[in-house]
Amino acid sequence: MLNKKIEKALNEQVEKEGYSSALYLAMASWAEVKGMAGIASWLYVQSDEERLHMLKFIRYINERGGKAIVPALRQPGKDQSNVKKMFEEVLKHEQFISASINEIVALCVAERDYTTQHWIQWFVNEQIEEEANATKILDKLNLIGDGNLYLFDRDIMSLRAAEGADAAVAT
Ligand code: OFO
Repeated sequence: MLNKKIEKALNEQVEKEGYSSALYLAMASWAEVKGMAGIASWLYVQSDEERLHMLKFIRYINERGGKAIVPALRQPGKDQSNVKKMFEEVLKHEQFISASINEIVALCVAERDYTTQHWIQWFVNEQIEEEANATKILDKLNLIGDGNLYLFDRDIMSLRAAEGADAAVAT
């Protein structure tokens, strides 16, 4: 059975994962309207993954005798100004999420909830990957500089395929 402090922290994380999904959905939609179909696809997939993360938290809270709270949708901020700034925001957001997951791990230790500490390890590993993926994309954008985004937009989905291959090697 979850204690109330852990339940509250997990429910706060439900909201953060839901917001991540909405944030990437808004970015995907922006990229799509700008004609960048590859970047939009990458972000749509990312948004779906975040929804799955939210779902994982909801199911776990309920499974452990807590009560998951489905949060209200918070509208992501203004439109993006350019692709590089957008991916800088992705990286910053993932670093924020990593810090939030780490806080939950620390709380689990303080509250001696070793079951949740063990369960949330999946997210600790996932965050390593999420930050690495955003960093890889930013490295590529830095290489392009102010150059043409056409090839990057065409190739970004192959990065997603490479991520899958990397994850398979790592597991
Ligand atoms: Fe849920 O990993 Fe990104 O935010």
